[in-house]
Amino acid sequence: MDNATAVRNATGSATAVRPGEAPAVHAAEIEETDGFHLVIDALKLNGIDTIFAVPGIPITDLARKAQAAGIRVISFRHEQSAGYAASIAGFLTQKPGVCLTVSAPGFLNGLTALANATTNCFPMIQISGSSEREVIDLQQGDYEEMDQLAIAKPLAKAAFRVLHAEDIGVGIARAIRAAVSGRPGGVYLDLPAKLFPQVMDAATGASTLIKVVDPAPRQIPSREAVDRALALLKGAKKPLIILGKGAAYAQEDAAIRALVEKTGIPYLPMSMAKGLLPDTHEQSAAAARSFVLPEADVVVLIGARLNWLLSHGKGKTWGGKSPTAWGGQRYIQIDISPQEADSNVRIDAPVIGDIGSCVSALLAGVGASWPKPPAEWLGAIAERRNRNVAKMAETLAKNPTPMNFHSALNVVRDIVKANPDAYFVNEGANALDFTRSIVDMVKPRKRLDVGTWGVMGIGMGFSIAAAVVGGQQVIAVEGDSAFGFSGMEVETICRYNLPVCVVILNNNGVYRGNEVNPTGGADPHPLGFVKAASYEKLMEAFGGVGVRVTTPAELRAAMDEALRSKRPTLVNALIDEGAGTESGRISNLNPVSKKKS
Ligand code: OXT
Ligand code: ADP
Ligand code: MG
Repeated sequence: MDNATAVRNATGSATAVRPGEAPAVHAAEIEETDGFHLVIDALKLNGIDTIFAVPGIPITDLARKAQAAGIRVISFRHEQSAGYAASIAGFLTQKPGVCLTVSAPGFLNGLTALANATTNCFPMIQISGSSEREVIDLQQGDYEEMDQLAIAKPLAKAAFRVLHAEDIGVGIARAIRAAVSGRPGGVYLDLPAKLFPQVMDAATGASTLIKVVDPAPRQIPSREAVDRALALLKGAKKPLIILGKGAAYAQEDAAIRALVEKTGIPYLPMSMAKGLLPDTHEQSAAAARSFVLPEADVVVLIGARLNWLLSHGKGKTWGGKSPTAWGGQRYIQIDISPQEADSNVRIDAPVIGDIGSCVSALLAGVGASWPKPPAEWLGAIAERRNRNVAKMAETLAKNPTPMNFHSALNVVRDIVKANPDAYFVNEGANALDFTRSIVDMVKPRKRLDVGTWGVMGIGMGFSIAAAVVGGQQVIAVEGDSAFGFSGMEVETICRYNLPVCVVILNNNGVYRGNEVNPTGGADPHPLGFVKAASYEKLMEAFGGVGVRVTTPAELRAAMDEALRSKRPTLVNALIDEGAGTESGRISNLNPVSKKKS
């Protein structure tokens, strides 16, 4: 439209205006915007290009218009999966992953994922439509009535509500900052139905939007903290570095690797930090875990909390004389949260700041003359590691009938090794724990799993997000129970034609499938499922490829083909139903009654 400006009226039709010519202004022809468009514009302005959603009242049109405006809207079958997808997208990209839910039940379905994001320090924003404030507050029984803000607050890092269209820019800016600054977490943003159709003139609306500057500011550690840590580390005889998923999140891979290699200190990756340095690295102590933890004298925690996954720094795992006794280790803890130090045991040298700044500051103090750890310490670890690796190799070489976790995972291990760029999603109990130690990761942020809560149900949401934001093949190794929590999302995988290969290690139940109802009654045992269930047909139902396998050779052929074709594939690997143990490797956390029946 030459020399002319389009003026959009409230119905969306445009009329041409010549320069110097005043438009015939009817009220209806002033360029207008509304709550829907302001939300979308605010997200786009801040680089949010994907939304994970389940549409419905009152956010149906928001999803529709977001897609029309060029945002990728991935529409799920259940909000929990959409939420998990958003949270892991946040972990992978350092941008808050956005999950869009409807009021009350949809909001609650998504809330588990929001709480999980907060617990795991993943940046995420759950945007939920909600019902009329006035009706909710008087408890008059509105459609899907619920005081969502109050319910979300204790489970989120922050929670906000926007009532007026002119506050949308601020609301989204606050949500973004809260999600990614400091320790990342889940943020709830409540948008009542009445907000969306609120109209204001477009120029004023645009002026209310905020492009967030420096959303996750660097936090530089103090000189004293760095010197204190270096002094402690220098005196160590048996130093150990533990890398957690905070280290993976930070995307400071080169600096972390340089610190590990320049100091020569052995390191232990927590589950989602596997691959930060390749698992095959000679300084990896992963295969000597139960040896290094109690033996180490100075432990450097980088983006890892001393929570249950590290036995709270106490007890037998750490060489403590009783289950609650401290093992005597001294700790350096690098973390962005100043409150993390001393949460379980004394931290002698907290280094508070972002991992990039902290690791770089330590590196600057590690000169060429830095003493390598004593040879006896490195030798003892190598010996233990080699012994465990050899034992594992022996087990993996076996080919029992029926196939078991090890013979199946031996195949997965080879395929992951040959496809290092593939994302690797993993959940279950035995299906998780065996996989973690058998399948090596060689690249950072590729292994995505149940995290801090050990939560089942992340599988398909994580897979979808990894394929969407990572643009790579995904392999998901799932326990049959774990898969059931989000299995319907295979339709989503097929609908978006994502390169996801789901492998179910199917042992007919939770932990194993061979327990029977002790009463002899008709009801099945609470841990057992339908025997040899045909999960592959679920994928076939939506146009994907389903394969049922009973041998490692068949599993290999099916996975090879899945990765070659990049088609959505579900491989139902039937394994020995008696192979699993109670709760996998965490049986110690499972109280068991001593009383007979
Ligand atoms: O040093 P040692 O000798 O000890 O050996 C260690 C390493 O040195 C060695 N290793 C190696 N050896 C050789 N080579 C290599 N490369 C190597 N690497 C390591 O191996 C061992 C083990 O090493 P690891 O793993 O590092 O060490 P360890 O001691 O295991 O570490 C401790 C932990 C705590 C860090 C680790 O165990 C861990 O990360 N655990 C996470 C456990 C977890 O989160 N589990 C999930 C929850 S279980 C339960 O809650 C389940 N539920 C309930 C439920 C849940 N969770 N959620 C919801 C929403 N509802 C309900 C349910 C329903 S699981 C579950 C379903 C289960 O059934 P499925 O069918 O899905 O699964 P199956 O069990 O397969 O049937
Ligand atoms: P893991 O389960 O792998 O041990 P956790 O989730 O327990 O890891 O710990 C992650 C830690 O990393 C949290 O304490 C969090 O505050 C911290 N963290 C996250 N991002 C950063 C960052 N950019 N810089 C410093 N610390 C971070
Ligand atoms: Mg199982």
